[in-house]
Amino acid sequence: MSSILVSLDAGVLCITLNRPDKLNAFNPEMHALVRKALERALDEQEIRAVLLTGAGRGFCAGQDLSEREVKPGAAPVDLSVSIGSYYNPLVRRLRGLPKPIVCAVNGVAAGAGANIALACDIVMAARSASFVQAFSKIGLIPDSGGTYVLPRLVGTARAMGLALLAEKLPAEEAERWGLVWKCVDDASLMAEASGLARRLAAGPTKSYGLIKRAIYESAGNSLESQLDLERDLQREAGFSEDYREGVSAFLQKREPTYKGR
Ligand code: LHQ
Repeated sequence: MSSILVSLDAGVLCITLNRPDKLNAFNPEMHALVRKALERALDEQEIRAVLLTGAGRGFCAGQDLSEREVKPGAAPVDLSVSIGSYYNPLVRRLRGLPKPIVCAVNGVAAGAGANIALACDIVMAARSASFVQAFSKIGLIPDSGGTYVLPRLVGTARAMGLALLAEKLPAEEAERWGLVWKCVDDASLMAEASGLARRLAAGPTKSYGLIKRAIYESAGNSLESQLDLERDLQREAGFSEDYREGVSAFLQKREPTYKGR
């Protein structure tokens, strides 16, 4: 059984984490396959949005801990190697992909699994799903961008509580806190998330990619540099075919047909 499932439909590349008996915890094979799928999403023009979800009752339980036991007397493992080789490149790929990524959090998202979900552009969660910064329970710190996105999304007080206490945050509360875009009934999660991904796949892809850059880069920018960035990115957007189509469609009072360029 492959540790991920990949399918392409209506411009949406759907990636399903597929180790359900381990709540889709990451091992090196899963990292390699997700990397390959995201490279494909980058390279193929036909792919205009990505949908990430998990098989079974969990979304992703982070690192597969059965590979991480340090036996008594054994030398300590340098975890920076795993972070540097697998988790950081994954978060960079998700954030850097110039196409929108919808994450359908179908169940518990724990440890790096929670922060990989939060690295996606639009996060939809099933009502029964939850988010847990499980790291401190095993003596670690949040990684995969957790210490960056959490305070920015929910403020320092809540970020600190989530990281120190490692309690499950139910999806409805995650929505109220502004951690995720939307919480929906379990039965409608996949229909709603894939509907959203399809809608994005039919949109002006170039502008979506530039929007991602502008929003994500804003976190480290002053207003001055953000205004300059907006000017430069708008210049690029204004050169796109989809911009021409968008304005023509508006003036002709019809729906635009975007090609993603
Ligand atoms: C698992 C896991 C798992 C293996 C559930 N591994 N089997 C980066 C770089 C380098 C090193 C370290 O880490 C990192 C980043 C990280 O992600 S660190 C954080 C790693 N993740 C965790 O600490 C979460 C561990 N899991 C849990 O706390 C619970 O399983 C959660 C809260 C996710 C779900 O709880 P339950 O719904 O009660 O399910 P369960 O605990 O019964 O799990 C179901 C099965 O999945 C079970 O196997 P079994 O054979 O007993 O049915 C678990 O052992 C397995 N599983 N997470 N990370």
